[in-house]
Amino acid sequence: NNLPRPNVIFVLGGPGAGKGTQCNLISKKFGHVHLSAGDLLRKEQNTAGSQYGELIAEHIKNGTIVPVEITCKLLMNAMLENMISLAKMVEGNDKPIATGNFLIDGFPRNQDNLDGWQKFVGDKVNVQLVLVFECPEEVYIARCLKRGQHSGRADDNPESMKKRLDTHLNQTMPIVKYYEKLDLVKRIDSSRSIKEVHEECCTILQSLMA
Ligand code: UP5
Ligand code: MG
Repeated sequence: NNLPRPNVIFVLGGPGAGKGTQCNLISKKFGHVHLSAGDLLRKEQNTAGSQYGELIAEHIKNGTIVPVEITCKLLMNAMLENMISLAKMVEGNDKPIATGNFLIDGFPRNQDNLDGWQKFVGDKVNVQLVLVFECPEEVYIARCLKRGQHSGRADDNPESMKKRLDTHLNQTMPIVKYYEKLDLVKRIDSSRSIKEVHEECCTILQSLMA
């Protein structure tokens, strides 16, 4: 078939870097579909009868990475659902079907994620860019602990925070390096204000879409 492949932008960065915040703003401005791997996992964890609930809860509390079979399936289902609803909008219409632009937030986070993505998705989509939001460690900690006062998230506490930072440094940064070799990475200092970070994102996306 000769339908255009969906475009994917991966969004990475330490815990509390602002991935979700910035993806929401990008999605409002540019129309990308925002899929947060972490949100999809938390939703699955809370789905009655899910066989993965306990496993996911354990990984999230420990800041370790859920096996890629689970995460990739959730991401692929979410992409498919969005593509079906897009296709439905143009049903009975000869116009080419827009297959969509996706922001995938918080994935791939380790080598297992990357290998699984290549195996299950690979060339079916076009990875356009990897946005990486970066802050000093104390900013990550301050933001997550502050959010922890009301978020109810099982991992916004000092103990889990240490583990999330460790995983980010030792497992996710090598993935960033991998994409850097492919010249796909844009690093953004996200310790600035939400607005300043968003403006830099806009400049990057505008030149990508030009
Ligand atoms: N905030 C945001 N931007 C700000 C700014 N510029 N200035 C001041 N404050 C700012 O923001 C975090 C907080 O900071 C908010 O209170 C916000 O208002 C404020 P947010 O936009 O939520 O940042 P984000 O980077 O999305 O932080 P999050 O905590 O979601 O990042 P994590 O990467 O830790 O969490 P995620 O949900 O992606 O993953 C959680 C866990 O799920 C992982 O640790 C892992 O165990 C598991 N997981 C997998 O196993 N596999 C996956 O593929 C994905 C997740
Ligand atoms: Mg998030």
